[in-house]
Amino acid sequence: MAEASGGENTSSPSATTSTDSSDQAASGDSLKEKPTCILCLGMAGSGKTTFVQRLTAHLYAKKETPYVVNLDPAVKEVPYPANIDIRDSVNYKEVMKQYKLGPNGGIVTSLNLFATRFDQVMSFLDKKQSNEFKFAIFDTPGQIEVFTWSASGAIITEALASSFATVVVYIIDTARSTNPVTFMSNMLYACSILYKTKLPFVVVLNKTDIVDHNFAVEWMQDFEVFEEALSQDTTYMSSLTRSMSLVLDEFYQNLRTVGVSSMTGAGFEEFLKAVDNAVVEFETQYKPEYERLKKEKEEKAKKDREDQLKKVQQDLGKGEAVAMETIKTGAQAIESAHATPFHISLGADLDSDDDDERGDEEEWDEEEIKEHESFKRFLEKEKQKGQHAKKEESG
Ligand SMILES: Nc1nc2c(ncn2[C@@H]2O[C@H](COP(=O)(O)OP(=O)(O)O)[C@@H](O)[C@H]2O)c(=O)[nH]1
Ligand SMILES: [Mg+2]
Repeated sequence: MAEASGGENTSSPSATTSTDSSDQAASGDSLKEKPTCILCLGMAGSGKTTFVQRLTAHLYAKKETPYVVNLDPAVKEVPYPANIDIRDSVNYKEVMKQYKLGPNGGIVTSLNLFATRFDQVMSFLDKKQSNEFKFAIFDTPGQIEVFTWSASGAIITEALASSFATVVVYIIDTARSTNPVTFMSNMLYACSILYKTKLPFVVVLNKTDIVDHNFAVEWMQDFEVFEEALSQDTTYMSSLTRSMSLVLDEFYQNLRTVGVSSMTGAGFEEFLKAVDNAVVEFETQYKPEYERLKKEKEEKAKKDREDQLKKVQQDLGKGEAVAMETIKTGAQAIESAHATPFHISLGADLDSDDDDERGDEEEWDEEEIKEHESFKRFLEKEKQKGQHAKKEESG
């Protein structure tokens, strides 16, 4: 994986860090010296790539050169100067051929392959100072689910948030959200991403050059206005939407929304202000929580390691038991490698990499642990079945 040279010889802007009082509210001072990561998500065609292009141009004009990363393996042309381009590392067409996949599978697998090497991107970013690059901008694949509902998307997001102030930007095609039901679906998706990533969020209502975004802001602020817009629609879908929008009320309360046009560049200063606010939120709310969870997981991992070590030592005491351990069945071999369903479905090649990377600090979230537990139980059952069959054979 290589960095484009473009980013290296750019002039560093003089003063980029804002000095308002909100800065003092930030807890982690170390974060201040690192770039802020802006993760651009949104439905296909919402304008992510165009948005990244405009934002990059806007920042260049302000002499705040951003660090730009393209994570879309299938894009034909990248209309901005990318410091890191996934296409330089993974050939999506070749992945399709080699793994015998269609376009969607090809994109997902390419991103998975790239995620196994994401530590290199992290090390490039780690070397950057915020006076050199205040922002690192990430463009994501066209189809949103490739990133939001894949293991690699989660790995990339968590890796970034563990070292940098990270803000999720959810881009909406305002022109195509004038239908209340469509708007609602889009907001539900945004809501699901917010709760999944738990990161500070900015909703960007894009394409304001086509339709003014105020209708959407009004819908979020005033339920009655939204209800009135819905009243024209009497289908089952609309009654579902009505109840859903009541649920979303709380989500709207704390939402930062900005109207922009990636075509004309309108609204981008406002957007940057929203990002500054989101960074304060990251440092005061998310960072301490992340740190707490990280510590908890580290302690648990340490305890697990100690338990395992004890177990191994006990096994060592019983000579015969050790001999049996060496003849592992396939299932046991997988179990001992701490496999998750994710590892298995990716095949042997990726397994080895992932094990290396996870290595000592196994940062599993609760869901993964639960999955792992039930998978272990499954393996245990299989093992018993096997033993049972063997006994019957010999007996
Ligand atoms: N009028 C208008 N069109 C836009 C705007 N942003 C993006 N587009 C268009 O929307 C289409 C999809 O944009 P693209 O950036 O490729 O979307 P992506 O799939 O989310 O990356 C393209 O034809 C863009 O020219 C905007 O602010 N205004
Ligand atoms: Mg795109």
